[in-house]
Amino acid sequence: MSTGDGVSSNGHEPSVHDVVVVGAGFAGMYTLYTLRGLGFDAVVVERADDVGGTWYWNRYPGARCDVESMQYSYSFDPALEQEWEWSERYSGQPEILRYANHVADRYDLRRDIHFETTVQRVDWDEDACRWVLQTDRGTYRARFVVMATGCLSTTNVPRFDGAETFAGPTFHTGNWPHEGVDFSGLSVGVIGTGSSAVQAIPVIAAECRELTVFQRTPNYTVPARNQPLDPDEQAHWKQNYRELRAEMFAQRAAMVQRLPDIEDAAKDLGEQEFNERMEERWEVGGFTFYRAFGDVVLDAESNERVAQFVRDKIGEVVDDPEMAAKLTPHNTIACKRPCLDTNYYETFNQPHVHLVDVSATPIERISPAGVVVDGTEYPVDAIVYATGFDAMTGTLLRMNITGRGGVRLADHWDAGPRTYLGLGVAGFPNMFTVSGPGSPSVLSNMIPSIEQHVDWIARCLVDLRERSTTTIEAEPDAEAYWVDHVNAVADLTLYPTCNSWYLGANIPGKTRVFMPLPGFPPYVEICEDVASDNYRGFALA
Ligand code: NA7
Repeated sequence: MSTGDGVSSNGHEPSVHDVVVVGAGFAGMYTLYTLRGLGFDAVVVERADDVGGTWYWNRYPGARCDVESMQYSYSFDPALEQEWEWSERYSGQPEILRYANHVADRYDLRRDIHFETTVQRVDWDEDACRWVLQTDRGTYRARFVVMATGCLSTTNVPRFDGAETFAGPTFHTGNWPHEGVDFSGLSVGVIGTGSSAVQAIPVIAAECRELTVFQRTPNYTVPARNQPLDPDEQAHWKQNYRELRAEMFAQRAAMVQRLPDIEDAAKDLGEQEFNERMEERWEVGGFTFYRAFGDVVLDAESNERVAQFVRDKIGEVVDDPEMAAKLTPHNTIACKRPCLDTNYYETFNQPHVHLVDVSATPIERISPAGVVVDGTEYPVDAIVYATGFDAMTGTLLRMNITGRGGVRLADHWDAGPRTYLGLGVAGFPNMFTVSGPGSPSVLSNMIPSIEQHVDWIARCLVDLRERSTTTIEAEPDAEAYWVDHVNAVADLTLYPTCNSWYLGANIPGKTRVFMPLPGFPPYVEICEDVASDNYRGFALA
């Protein structure tokens, strides 16, 4: 494939390629590996100084994947599958980062990754039919861009009055110091009780002198039951990886559970049968708990029954009834990202762990000595912001992308993200998003979802090359149809009933639109069908 031309506006020679990939997490690495293998000149730009994406940044205490290790891994190379040894049922962040580094070394990826390079602008050059990426390290031009920028890669730090006056150190879980943090002897404040906090709180509590958790919305969490990975189980997966991968890809979240998914309705079961099924899954741990019935996120009555089971568990686990009441959620279960934990509720039985409910009276301000709520100052030596991310769109919008006719992506997405298949955007030719809004992404096991997207993009680029086609662009009608489709599917579920980051509801001012698409297998089928039908819904020129 021919490469580009031209000189950047600052007079320096631009770096010219077939494809520029933004991000060197699991998506960017696999994109580079695949496109390189197909003979494309691809480079990756990455703002960090090494690979790993999410697992590079999220180094907070207790950071761990909620998808089981044997399934949270690449499937593209059987030799890689066989040689890598996982040590726990769910891998911790350091182990996943080691895996990412192993992949980078094994396939010699780093030679085409430009680290510590932050994209500042991305403009479509209409005359040259190329993208121009301005970075803090110079200009890149490429026929195609692949946005492998992750779904949870722009941190959300709420603006609290006085935050800058705080005398001690502050940390965000998604931007944790590489050298680690020693909390021993300190009084620590944690703001937030989402997945990150649920993992971090028990570990920080074990280290610090006092822990005060500021909770806006109590969260449901189910025991993960992490443990060393049974060598026989690992061997079983390795011997049967092809069949087991196929089984994973046939599941709606692209992962198989320890117990079979059961599709009946929670509300229809007798008391004893319901409790036995729930108890078994509570003991087994993990997301299998939510797959005990087919309608947990579909039917309000069934959902309430499952939610009440967890509420009762909180009451059993937490000694102090007042504390238990504060920790008990009353919203729909699993409509926010479900959490898995190791001793989360138990942690609140420890005398040095305190919980401040900030639902009715929000955090008023941060003082030099602590966090002020309703006129009371809670003294802390360090603050951990476990306050989440500007999910799915935050990173894309911060890159200042302009498409055809100088239209800004921010304007095109003013009323929420608009994509076709979560892969392309009308008016933004030759730009692909990996696990973008409108695809299963965060509702699925991310690595299979990433592989499926990258494989689709690679096939597309090969097809375009063979046909000497210069541009591919989502048609506005197809995009509009897809946005409606995603909304219609989401509206069949209970997902839109909570203030979740799936909806953008965690970011003040962000348009409330359900961003991911539930259901991996039907989605994959649609993508295949579109590609086979001459990229139906895309204009090829
Ligand atoms: P989440 O799930 O977005 O959780 C953020 C938490 O921070 C959540 O409890 C929020 O409460 C809380 N929060 C946010 N802003 C505030 C303010 N202003 N005051 C008090 N509390 C606040 O992010 P995580 O990092 O835990 O998880 C993100 C994903 O990372 C996770 O799903 C995994 O895939 C990995 P709220 O519930 O909005 O009331």
